Amino acid sequence: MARKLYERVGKQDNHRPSPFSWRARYALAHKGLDIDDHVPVKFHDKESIAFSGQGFVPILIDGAETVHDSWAIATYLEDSYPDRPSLFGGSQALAHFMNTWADTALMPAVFPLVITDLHANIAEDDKAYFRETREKRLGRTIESFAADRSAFEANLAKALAPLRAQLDAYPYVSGPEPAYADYAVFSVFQFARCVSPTPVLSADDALRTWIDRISALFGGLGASCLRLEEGVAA
Ligand SMILES: N[C@@H](CCC(=O)N[C@@H](CS)C(=O)NCC(=O)O)C(=O)O
Repeated sequence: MARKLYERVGKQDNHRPSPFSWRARYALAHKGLDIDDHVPVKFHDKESIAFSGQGFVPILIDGAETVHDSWAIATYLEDSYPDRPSLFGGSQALAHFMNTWADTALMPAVFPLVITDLHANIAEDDKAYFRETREKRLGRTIESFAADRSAFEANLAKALAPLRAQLDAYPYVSGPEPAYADYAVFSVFQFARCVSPTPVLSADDALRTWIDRISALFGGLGASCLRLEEGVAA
């Protein structure tokens, strides 16, 4: 049964920084399911994913099934492969909360710190679409939005408090073992390190221990990201 993952592509085809596709990749790896084909999709390329009836990636094709949205992909995999390791460590509802926290609290705190590097490190023919859609959403230019870096760093420090408290109490966000809640949160840090050469966490930040452990799972899946320092940067 062929399994394909349509993913946002960065500056070149093997640069796949999207946090949402990292979630899908980790969910598939957790279930022990291989991906036969990764299909790179640019921001402005809506034609190649029109078959899915919407304009966002990731999209998973699993045999006869087409599923879009990273959370929908996770729940699809959990329901379709119940005999494989559970993605939700006993509570899908709590994993859903963490997924929502990653999207609505963590991502908005990280995004301003990396948006200019993200724009610099997407394909040339994707830049106009990215700038236009993001500036419409932000109500100003990317550069003026991102200008006050120290304010955004202070904001991120505040946003990280619940994650730090959780990892002080447990080895993983999901408790004793890593599961989807970890991947949802990790994906945001992974996105940041895939698009920006400037780290969002200091070198001695305690969160790095957990990030490194998630990165090392599944044969070093996280380390397999083609990062800027490995040759993607302009
Ligand atoms: N809630 C969706 C969000 C997916 C999403 O925002 N995908 C971005 C990938 S970076 C996208 O396709 N953006 C298309 C666009 O900006 O036009 C998920 O979890 O999969």
